[in-house]
Amino acid sequence: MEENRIDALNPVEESYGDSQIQVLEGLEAVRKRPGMYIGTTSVKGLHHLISEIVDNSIDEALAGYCKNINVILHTDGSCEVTDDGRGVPAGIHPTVGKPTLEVIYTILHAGGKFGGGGYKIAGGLHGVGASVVNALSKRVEVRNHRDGKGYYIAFERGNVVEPFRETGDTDLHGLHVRFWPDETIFETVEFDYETVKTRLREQSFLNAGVSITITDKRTVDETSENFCFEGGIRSFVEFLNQKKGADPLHPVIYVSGEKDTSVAEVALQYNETITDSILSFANNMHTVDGGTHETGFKVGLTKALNDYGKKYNLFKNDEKLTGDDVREGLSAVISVKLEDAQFESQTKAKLGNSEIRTLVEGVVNEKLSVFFEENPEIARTIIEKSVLAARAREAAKKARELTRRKGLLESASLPSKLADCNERRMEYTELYLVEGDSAGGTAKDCRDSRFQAILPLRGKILNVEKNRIDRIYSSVQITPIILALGTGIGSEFDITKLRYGKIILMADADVDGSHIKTLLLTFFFRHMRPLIEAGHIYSATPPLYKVYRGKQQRYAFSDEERDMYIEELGGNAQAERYKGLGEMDPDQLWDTTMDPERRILKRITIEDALEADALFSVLMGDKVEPRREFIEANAKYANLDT
Ligand code: 28F
Repeated sequence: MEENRIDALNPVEESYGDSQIQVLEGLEAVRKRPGMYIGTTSVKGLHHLISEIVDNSIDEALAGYCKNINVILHTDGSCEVTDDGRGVPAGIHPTVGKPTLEVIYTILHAGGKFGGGGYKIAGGLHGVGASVVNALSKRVEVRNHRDGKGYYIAFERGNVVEPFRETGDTDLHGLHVRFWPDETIFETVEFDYETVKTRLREQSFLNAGVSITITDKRTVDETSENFCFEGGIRSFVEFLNQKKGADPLHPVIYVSGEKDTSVAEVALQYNETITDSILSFANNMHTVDGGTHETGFKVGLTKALNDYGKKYNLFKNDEKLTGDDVREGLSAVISVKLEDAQFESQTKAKLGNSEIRTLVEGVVNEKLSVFFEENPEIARTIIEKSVLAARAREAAKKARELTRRKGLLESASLPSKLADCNERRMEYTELYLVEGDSAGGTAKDCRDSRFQAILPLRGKILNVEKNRIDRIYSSVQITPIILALGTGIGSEFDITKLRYGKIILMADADVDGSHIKTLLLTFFFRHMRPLIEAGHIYSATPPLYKVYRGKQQRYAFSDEERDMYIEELGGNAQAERYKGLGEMDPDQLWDTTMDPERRILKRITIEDALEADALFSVLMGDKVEPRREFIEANAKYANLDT
């Protein structure tokens, strides 16, 4: 067994034994071109070192001998990994003539992660990657416990500095490695706890039953977390849905199968949302760009659902589910293990083995079909959801065609509720989007119709994040806005057709008002982002109070201002709170909020579009309460409440 494994060492072995030079040349090559072996010397490459070592423990776990893996991040910058496997055979390696442990840490192994494949189902290919870590570390200490005895060896930048020796009797078993990454190699040598933790949690999901503990000794309270999931990738899928805060529609479904030396497993669970989270792995490596296993999964799933729906007459007419339809609200993990994994793409994160597509597609299609026959309720739930998605897609398509044909979203026709202005030159014009018909009426009465246009919006506009595109196109609140602006939306957006220089959101100075502004901003952000970027979107600032005494009156925009005016007017000055824009008469609205000479306008900017995107997602997520809390807590962003 041992001999067989060592045969997998790289060609260096042929000439090895002649001299130590070969070894050093091997590791020197790694130090010269680290990118070839770990992809990059950025912080990502640094974390790769931990993965290389932990992978060896995982291999020992896959062989059935290791149950616990411990990872410690030390204050001196080192990382310590311990497993409770069998430990490395202690003898002298037969062909190399050196201790096996030294061989593992100094000779580059063939079939490494970037050499392509080399995975053995039963037992793994031990020690791959250890020499790379050694080459890129300024120091490595290895403690080996096997058959009641302890052993020790230490290296510096790949060279043995404390030769292999026995350290006495022990009850322990397993391998123990501590390494100090070389700061002359890496851009940074500071491990990030969250990165390490995420990767280790992922590994414990992918290897059911293996217990992995991570401890950060660099923090005062010594953060420590343990991950162990008996459910494996089933638990992974549950975790994905929990993390999303999305209620699952059924228990996790799990299917697996193998062919020749390859195995495939898939776990999936639909949730109430319409977004998908599909993660795929090949030999425990995250294939960010997917590949044949992911394609096989998608095709197999779509086929199984279409066949079932057809068989039980769940479709109308000649309805057919597309891959997109069946992925709405789907969380899934696909994990394949194979020999000779071939990776495509720049990042080597896309699996290319074509036989894997056939395997996964077959397993998913066949086993899912059996599962659906045995669990018709779940099958129906999933099909109903997919059918909804299909119909929404169809409706969206029709709505788009319709509106395009009628020229509805172009400036040809203007919305009936729009009170337009006389001025045509965009630079001089303003469009007020006003919450509510009554405030809209007041605004129409007091505006300067030469350059100010008013569009009243009835009630709350659609929450665009939660609604499908078809509802947006046909929404009675949104279409008038699109028509009034004249630009079209999404891929048809054309800023040169913009009809107003300033688009001013005017809503009550309360929570509902800020909610409406947020919804409008979401819409602009998602579908007319250039308008925000070019600084066309503004927020009006209505006053909170009228303070008056006799004929004298002041408008206060904050509590402090109110108190200031009460003092200024003196005596029995009164303060009256405006509950809404509708409470103001036209003169008041003009004086306080719409007169360009006196009003306060706040320009909505997007400093960092990505950050804003994330913010909108939280605001518009599925849960109402956190959204409301968030709006109230962050009202200052984009001046929602001011
Ligand atoms: C902290 C990192 O690297 N654990 C390892 C083993 C176990 C065996 C092994 C490793 C033998 C012939 C190379 C034991 N008994 N943790 C680790 N645990 N390597 S590395 O064998 C190495 C091979 O070629 C092991 C029987 N077979 C294998």
